[in-house]
Amino acid sequence: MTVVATLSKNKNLKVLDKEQLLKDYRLAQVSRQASLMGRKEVFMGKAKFGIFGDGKEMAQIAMAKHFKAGDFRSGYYRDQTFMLAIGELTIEGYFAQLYAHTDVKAEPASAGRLMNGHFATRFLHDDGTWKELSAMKNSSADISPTAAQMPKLLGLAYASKLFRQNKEIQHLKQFSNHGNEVAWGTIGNASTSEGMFFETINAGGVLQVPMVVSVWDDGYGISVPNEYHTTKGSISEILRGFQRNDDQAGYEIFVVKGWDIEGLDRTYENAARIAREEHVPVLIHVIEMTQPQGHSTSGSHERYKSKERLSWELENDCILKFKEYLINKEVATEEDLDRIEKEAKTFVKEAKESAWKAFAGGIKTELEEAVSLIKNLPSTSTKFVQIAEELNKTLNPIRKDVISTVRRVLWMLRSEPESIKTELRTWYQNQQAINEDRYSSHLYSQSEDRVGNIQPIAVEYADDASLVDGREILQACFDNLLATDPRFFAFGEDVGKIGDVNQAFAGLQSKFGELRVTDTSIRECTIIGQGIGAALRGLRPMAEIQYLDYLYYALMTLADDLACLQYRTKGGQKAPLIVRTRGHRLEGVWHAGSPIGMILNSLRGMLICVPRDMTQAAGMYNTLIKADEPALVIECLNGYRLKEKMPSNIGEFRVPLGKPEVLREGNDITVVTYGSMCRIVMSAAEELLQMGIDIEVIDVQTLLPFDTDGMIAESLKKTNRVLFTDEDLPGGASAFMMQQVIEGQKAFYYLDSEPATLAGKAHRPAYSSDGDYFSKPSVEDVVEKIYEMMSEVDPIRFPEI
Ligand SMILES: Cc1ncc(C[n+]2csc(CCOP(=O)(O)OP(=O)(O)O)c2C)c(N)n1
Ligand SMILES: [Mg+2]
Repeated sequence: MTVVATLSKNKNLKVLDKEQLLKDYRLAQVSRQASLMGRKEVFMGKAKFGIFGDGKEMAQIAMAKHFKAGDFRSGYYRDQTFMLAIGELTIEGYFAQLYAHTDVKAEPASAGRLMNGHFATRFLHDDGTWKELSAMKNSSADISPTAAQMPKLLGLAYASKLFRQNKEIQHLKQFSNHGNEVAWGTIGNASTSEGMFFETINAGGVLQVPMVVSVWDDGYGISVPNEYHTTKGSISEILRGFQRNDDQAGYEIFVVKGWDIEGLDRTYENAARIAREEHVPVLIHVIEMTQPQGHSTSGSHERYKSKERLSWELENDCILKFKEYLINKEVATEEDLDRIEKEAKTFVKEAKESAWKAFAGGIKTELEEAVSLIKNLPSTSTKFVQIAEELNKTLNPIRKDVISTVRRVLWMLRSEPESIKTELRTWYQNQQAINEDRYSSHLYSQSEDRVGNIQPIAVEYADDASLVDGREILQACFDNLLATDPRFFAFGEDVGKIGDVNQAFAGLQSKFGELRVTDTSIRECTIIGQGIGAALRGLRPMAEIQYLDYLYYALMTLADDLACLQYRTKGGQKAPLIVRTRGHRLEGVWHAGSPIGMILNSLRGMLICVPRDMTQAAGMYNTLIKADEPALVIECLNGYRLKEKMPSNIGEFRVPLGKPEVLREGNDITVVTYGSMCRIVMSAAEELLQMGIDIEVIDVQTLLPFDTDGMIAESLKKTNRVLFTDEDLPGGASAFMMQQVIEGQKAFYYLDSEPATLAGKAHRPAYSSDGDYFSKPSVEDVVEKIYEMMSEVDPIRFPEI
């Protein structure tokens, strides 16, 4: 082996393999050429947008050397060199993503759903079951919001801690080898200003998890220089207080230059060892990086960088510095390296052309089929030939060009006899089915373990079933989950020692240990990230958000990362996290929220469960633990001390999701509701009966999925009238339910009265019981609303109150 001698930090002589150095140079050049050509593809109109990893190559090559099978990455759009280096990205795949190739084999990260530079490996087989993650190099699926990759990084690292310390899960070899895996994070310098970054860094230090966070510092965030982003202009400088010392745990912090080949090698070697062996988090601030082509294809950096800065970037380009290094160390001559560069150029060009051919070829076939069908329409009109020829001439056609033309031709054929259009229409319908799979599949799990496949089991009671507080039902349920599923663990603010603020986990930490029932700090966003990361690694976390109102802190992570995970990877990844929270009736501007519309609008892709009591909640948890989908369960805040009968099969019974329950049968009007409002509506029903009005009350139980069998419409066939009521704002979840039933279930045709909603006031509820009474629907409000509807129908029988 030919070697280059260098001095390592600990003064031992370290050798760098010459062959390896040349391979690294080739890889750096390949990645750089991909960036340069990628930008051109966008400017030629072959791709819509491009963002590239040029200027960050050498640090990523150093990082990749220490990334082992079983490790995980959570990073951002600059990491192409790293992905190439670990062998989880090909140049064809890189260009396939740039073009938005919808074939998962060509573009395994997202099947064309994610912008270029958004990396992911496939954790799942095509049937949605887990692969052998401990034998693979894994990248969680990137997301665009800066720093939003951080919360989940914490969870990916936290799982290693659990796998190392919790003996009961060490048999899960598919997911971990005794917790020896490191989670590697990357983030841009400007993005470290985000709250998510600081929250994650703090939590990682508290938890002492094996994560290595690299900050790629190129001095800018788009056009804005570091002095606007970071106090003292340096993230490592201001994080100094996190540095561990002999007495206190913390971080190991390194600073290294993005072009310093030996420095990078040493730093990543040390970082990997510290994180992997000691389970100590590490921060690497990689300074003096560059952006040879500026931020993205959206503009030129000459607009905001000075001439001096631009020439500094040219001189300090990490690949140029690497070249100089190799020449100085006599690893290669300039000619050798120029030849490698040339070869890299040819290699990338060929791969790019092959990716384009594969991408454009598929569309071309579709275009040709459409052109032929339109041209040969058995119509006397010549305009179709013309339209077909126009379509055929499209430069760099996309699918939209083809489908839009076909649809318009079908419009034109509307009055023609059926025989003329059948073939074209059939072709169009087949294409739309294929396009449905290409662009709209996998919002929810499509595996055997999807929630709709979980067999329900009815709740059972002994004759002498005891009446207990609602919280005790949950406690018995959680006790069973902890005892029967070692993958299950629960964590959140006050969940551990006191067993949550309402004591559903009371006593369970002392029974099952701190790793299973765990207290966390007040950090909703990273509580969710901790759960996502652990769920991505095959565990079954239950993350608790103490009160529903505080979900706002975690909303972005839930919406941008968790809810769209299956969708954005086209079924390549899943994180079946159960998020538990409590909401509805209490008093106060920040303790009474029921912002369900906000949740429904943000969290498509998750299951949204709104149980009316703790028995239903327990039955939902029992269902969810069997399924492989992420869910939010909102328990009723005022229900923990209400009495419920203890089921005899508390560990077994399963409430089906998407199946409403008729709580009371009646003939005059159907009232559709959920959560704490069920009790209010049931009380109103008693009052209304005194007035001669007999209402049917339906608890939807889950808002996503919503009444999958159309049961509510069946009720409307009988009553012909409907009221949707909840505690959300007007036009919130009540409007959602109305749309689902009136439009979705076509219930409009069964109505004899206007469909109505009754929601809370538009403002937040004022404090105290009176604040609640005047802000949210009360028994009196429900009675009067329904009475008014009946009075309109029969004013003689129901005179105005
Ligand atoms: C939350 C959020 N805000 C704004 C943006 C738009 N944006 C994309 S990249 C970027 C700059 C990021 O700079 P930095 O973190 O230094 O990474 P770099 O691109 O320089 O590698 C901005 C503002 C975004 N994607 N997400
Ligand atoms: Mg930057």
